[in-house]
Amino acid sequence: MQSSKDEIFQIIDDEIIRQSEGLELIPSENYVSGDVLRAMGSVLTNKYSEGYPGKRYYGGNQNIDRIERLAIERARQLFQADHANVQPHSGANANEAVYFAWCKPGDTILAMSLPAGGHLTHGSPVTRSAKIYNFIGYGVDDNGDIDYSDLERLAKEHQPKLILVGYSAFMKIPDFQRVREIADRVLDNPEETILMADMAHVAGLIAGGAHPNPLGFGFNVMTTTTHKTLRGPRGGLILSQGKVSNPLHKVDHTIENLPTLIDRAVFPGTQGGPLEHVIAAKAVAFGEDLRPEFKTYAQNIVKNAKTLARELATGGFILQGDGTENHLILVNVKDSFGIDGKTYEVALDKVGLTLNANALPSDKGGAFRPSGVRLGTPAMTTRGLGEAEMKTVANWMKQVAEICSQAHEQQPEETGDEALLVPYEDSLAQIRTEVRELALKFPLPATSC
Ligand code: DSN
Repeated sequence: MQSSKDEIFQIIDDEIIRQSEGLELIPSENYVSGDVLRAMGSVLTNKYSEGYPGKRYYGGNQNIDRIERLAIERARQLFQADHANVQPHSGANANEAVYFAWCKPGDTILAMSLPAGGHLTHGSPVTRSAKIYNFIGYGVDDNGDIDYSDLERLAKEHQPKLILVGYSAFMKIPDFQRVREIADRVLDNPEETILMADMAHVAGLIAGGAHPNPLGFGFNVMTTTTHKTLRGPRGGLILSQGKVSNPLHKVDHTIENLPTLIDRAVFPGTQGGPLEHVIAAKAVAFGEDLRPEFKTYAQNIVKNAKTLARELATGGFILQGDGTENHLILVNVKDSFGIDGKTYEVALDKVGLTLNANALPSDKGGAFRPSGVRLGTPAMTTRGLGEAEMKTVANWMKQVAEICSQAHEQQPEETGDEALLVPYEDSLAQIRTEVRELALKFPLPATSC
């Protein structure tokens, strides 16, 4: 579609080329369908609709109500949840709304610590939530799994109002049943504490039956983003168990009323007008996620991740947790090749392989020069890459790691990533050509609506 000379559209075209000619290894990214793009780029963005279906503060919402009801119904069906709130603008907003729905200022929330693989919104001191609530962090064990004894000890000691299982760099499948049992065993008043799962990374695997659903193990609430493995537009989603009442009426603060407490915490508690064009796109994505082929997609994500992990290990990479049980791989590049994650991320970007540097548990390198990188297979799997291509990707990653390693040896005092790599531009350009050639064989599902 060519309708404007605005420079922005030239930049969008440049981004289409970048995405098409490279391979996306960031585990939290994906490619949406043409239908999802079409819903997002629709006239629904023109409409104000504060409130909920049938209970709006503006007129003219007859079509918006139909859309939001469909989004809610599809989300409930995907996750076997009593209720879905599809309005959160992001995963961070979704998490904050749940805290706000259940906790009072100063209440304790027990969550995985950021260095262990948790998320910023799970209590990092730089966030607003951390200034309101008292976050206590549990860790991971030597095998990269949740340290359940630590979790139990802390839950017993601090009697949190909310226990959160969720992460952004974790490659195991959590034992939800065990967390439920711990809560029932050590909490003095279990009816005052909710169990929350932030499944932003693996929600698509859950929807596709390739990962257990925390709501099936006595968890009260699950948050997620909609743009990662769910393959929808950027946004958030909250699933909850309990009784659904009129969100405009105040209800008692009980676990049974959680769906309504959450509705009220999203609007008017923490957000204003919902983004109905995005909610429509969420509904389209949920419709796609309900199809049988999405199950195959979810299984292929995991299959590809296991293959990629195995090939990387064979190539000399040390993997956190010895591999992966989901879509995500955490590599210790410092101990594997003597390089830092940031230099490696920059070098891989030059060849068209995009991932992110990531701190490892107990990392000495800090957030800006961490010892690891995080990668995953959801986006590559959407484009149709399979196990054969995973081997090729692992091979390129090894070549680039060796280049970085040589660069470090040649210039140990050099700290500028770009400068360090200048002598190796020809070798990197050669790999870039090979990556482009393969990437173009697997086109994006859609580049415009
Ligand atoms: N930024 C997301 C991730 O990459 O994990 C989480 O918010």
